Amino acid sequence: MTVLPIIIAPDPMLRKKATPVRTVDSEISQLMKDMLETMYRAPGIGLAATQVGVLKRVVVVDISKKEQLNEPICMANPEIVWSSKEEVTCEEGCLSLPEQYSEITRPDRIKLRYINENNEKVDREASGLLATCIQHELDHLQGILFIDHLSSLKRNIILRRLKKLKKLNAKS
Ligand code: K1U
Ligand code: ZN
Repeated sequence: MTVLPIIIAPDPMLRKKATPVRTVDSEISQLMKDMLETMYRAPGIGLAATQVGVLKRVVVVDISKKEQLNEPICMANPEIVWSSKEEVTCEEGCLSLPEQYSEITRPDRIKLRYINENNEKVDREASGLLATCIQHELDHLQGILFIDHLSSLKRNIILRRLKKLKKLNAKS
């Protein structure tokens, strides 16, 4: 398995829309494995293919806390088919916006449909942090970042902080 480089904002790649995969073949299943490796190494609890420069509708998520008990979810062509009216506010981070966090409000529960790593159709429900993380990752596939859910004032503060961070990292 390969750890892939993660694209950092502001990069135009993060604003592009991903296209559906035709089938989960060996190439897509290898991409899922590499994305999981990349996500665990970061570390993070989710990753969209867009973040590693692949414009395909592929997402991996694992919100389990214990290292030895991983519960990875690999999704191709994920779709949210139902969202609850009740919302939840969670602090979100993003591997493409390092060290930036904000509270974002989203539907608390979702029903989703996707193709798993074995090319099987799956219907499942998610709530709480898992639902938040999946919605965050599905946004990435549309070129949307969590900062797009904030006011332009808050968004610009984060973007300015990121620029400073990039400059500092380039110097050291
Ligand atoms: O999409 C991404 O960039 C991954 C992102 C997912 C996410 C986190 C929180 C709320 C919504 C979506 C991350 O994983 S950021 C890092 C993070 O949350 C984390 C890192 C180490 C341990 C636990 C969490
Ligand atoms: Zn993200």
